[in-house]
Amino acid sequence: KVLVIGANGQLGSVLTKELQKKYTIENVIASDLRQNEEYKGIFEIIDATNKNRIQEVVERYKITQIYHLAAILSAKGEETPLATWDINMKTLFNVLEVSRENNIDKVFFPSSIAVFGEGAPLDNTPDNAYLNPATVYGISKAAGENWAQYYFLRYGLDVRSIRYPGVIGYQSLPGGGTTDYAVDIYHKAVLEEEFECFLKQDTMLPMIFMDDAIRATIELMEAPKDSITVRTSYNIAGISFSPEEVVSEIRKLYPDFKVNYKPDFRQEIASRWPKSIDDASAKKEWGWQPRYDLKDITEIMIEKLQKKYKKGSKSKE
Ligand code: VAH
Repeated sequence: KVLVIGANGQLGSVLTKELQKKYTIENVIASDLRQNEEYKGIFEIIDATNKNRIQEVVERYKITQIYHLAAILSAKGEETPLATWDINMKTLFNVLEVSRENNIDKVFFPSSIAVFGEGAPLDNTPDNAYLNPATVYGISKAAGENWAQYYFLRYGLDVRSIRYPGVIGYQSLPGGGTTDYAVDIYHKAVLEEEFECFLKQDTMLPMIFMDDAIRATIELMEAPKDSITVRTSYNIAGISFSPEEVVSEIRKLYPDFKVNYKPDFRQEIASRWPKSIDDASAKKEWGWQPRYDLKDITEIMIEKLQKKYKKGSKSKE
């Protein structure tokens, strides 16, 4: 039985559906701070800062795997640094401790390219680059990676982790991330509204299509235990692009798409992140291979969002 913590989030909501397909509906327990009315399946309210609540659900459903997808993201996290640290670390400690105490088979901990900063190569950043995170979110993810490795080395807990690039999907909205522009831009294009970009047009960032990110997660979790040598976190790469590159891709379908660039504090954050990622270890050790490039992503995002808005009759997201 699989428990997803943060199942209402940008990644959690899509991952939960994939896990239901894989393990059937009755073997997946979705959870988040608030009930999700549209959710079809077993749902429990869990505030992951409350360890006893996680314990209760683990016992009740005899959980064997936990995916911990709850965290405050990079941009949002800068508003209340100490609260972000508390939430991101307390929830992780609770998941690690409950998993250790209940002999959970496998735990997934999402990390991020946000762990990199000054001092790491900006191009083809390797797994073992010097981590120098500049956001509280990044600091909490770098610390989280080390705690994940500690629980593996000290207690043998099988914790696995991926450093996600910016994730782009049509199925859910991101919340509080620095890469969120890359999702919002497609919504604005399809709604034929002007897009205001909070990053400079040439800001190159590593991104990944949601379907690739979710498949990578499940492939890592299904890899044979002894093929995993990285117990902090694996880099994975999808495709790197800048705002101007995605704009020109969109204009192939929406020639009049209007954009104005208004960089804000998120430009600071993005300028310290890698432009591209070296994911050789993930490719070698568990067969990672991205399938979607910017052209594919743009075609799919626009096709899916056109359907969504036609059906929702222009209901604003
Ligand atoms: C964020 N989408 O922007 C997340 C992610 C690589 C970026 O960690 O905070």
